[in-house]
Amino acid sequence: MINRNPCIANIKAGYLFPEIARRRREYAASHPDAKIISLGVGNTTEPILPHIDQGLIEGARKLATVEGYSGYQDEGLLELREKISAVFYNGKFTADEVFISDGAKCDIGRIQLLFGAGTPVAVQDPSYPVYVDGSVLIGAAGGWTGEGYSGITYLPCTAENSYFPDLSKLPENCLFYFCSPNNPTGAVANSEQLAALVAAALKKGIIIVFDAAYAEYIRDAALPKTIFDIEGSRKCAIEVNSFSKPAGFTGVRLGWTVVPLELKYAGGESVNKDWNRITGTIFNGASNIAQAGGLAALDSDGLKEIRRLSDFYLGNAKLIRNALNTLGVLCVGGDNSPYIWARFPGRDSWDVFAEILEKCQVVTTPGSGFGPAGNSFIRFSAFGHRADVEEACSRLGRLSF
Ligand code: PL4
Repeated sequence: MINRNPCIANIKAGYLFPEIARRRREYAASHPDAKIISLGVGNTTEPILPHIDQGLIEGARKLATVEGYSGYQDEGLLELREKISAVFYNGKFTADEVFISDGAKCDIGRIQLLFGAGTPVAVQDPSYPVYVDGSVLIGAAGGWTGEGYSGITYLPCTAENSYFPDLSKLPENCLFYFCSPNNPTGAVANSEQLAALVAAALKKGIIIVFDAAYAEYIRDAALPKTIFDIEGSRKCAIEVNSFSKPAGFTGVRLGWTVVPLELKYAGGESVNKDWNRITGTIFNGASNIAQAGGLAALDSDGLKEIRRLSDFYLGNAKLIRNALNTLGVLCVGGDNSPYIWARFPGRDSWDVFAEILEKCQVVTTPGSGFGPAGNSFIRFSAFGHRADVEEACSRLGRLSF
């Protein structure tokens, strides 16, 4: 018999979202009449809008014709890579710098193959769990200490620092995962903050993995949607992004990663060239049907649908935020992001999660699942049908804090 990968042994049992699903199932089993509403996992609920759907249909139909058939498209359709550069980056990247993926999470999981186990990792605390779990799996972080993983630098993002980390605490030569609009806090970094981040990265030899999965939820025109709006970022940042939340592609699976040609390792080698090699080796490209849908999403009708869909979820976010405010619960987010981050001082997140489930039959996400600084917080997701969100908001009135 061969030994188990010790990195797997290091990982904490139970990934956050399946653990929430387990607790929901357990509650449902003991309360068979309960109509449970989920404001937990950030999973889209609304149908794909007609123009984008038509793109998917046509993509599938083309595959049934001799002229339209296509097979492997390893780095992604050239037309889609060019379109992504044009729509999101004012055309400042060549197609060679844009890699089509089967979703942001999948590339986040693969990205550390570039750097290996020896590269220290820093994260915003709280943050999307895949950043730390992926680091543990590659061996860049050690075991669970009860507070977090050893070897990871957690930079608290709290009300005290307006949910933006103290950059002076960033270790030299590390990989830093940064998410804006942030999951779970909903905070969006402004241009000055991102300029400070890029300056710190350039000074300390850091590579930023910028997760912009929720960029299309930004409504404040002054807030940057991409790290590449910031001068100098091409030398220190990789950006991952996704069609999941703007276009409802959580089940379709399509995303992209931008790796600028200027990005270099300490030895001067090209990160872009290595990413091309890695994706060419362990990834065979996103579905051609999904990419046809992605192209439709980025033409003028598709962009209008993206706006309509994200407006809808932002409408849900407003309802949730208002309901919490009425209860006197302090919360942030929900204005430029689909997440509301609510504070329950002195309480354990999982206890609040259980109380909301018990009294309101509403599933949420406990803040501690996103990192030590998330304890005493609950994340409410705005992804839901309107009637369910309204019902959940009315049930929240059963709580008293
Ligand atoms: C549950 C900051 C959700 N099973 O769909 P993708 O792979 O293009 O994007 C995933 C993703 C990437 N980056 C950020 C995200 O928040 C997400 C999705 N996060 C959530 O509730 O936090 C879905 C989580 C899913 C998962 O584990 O990703």
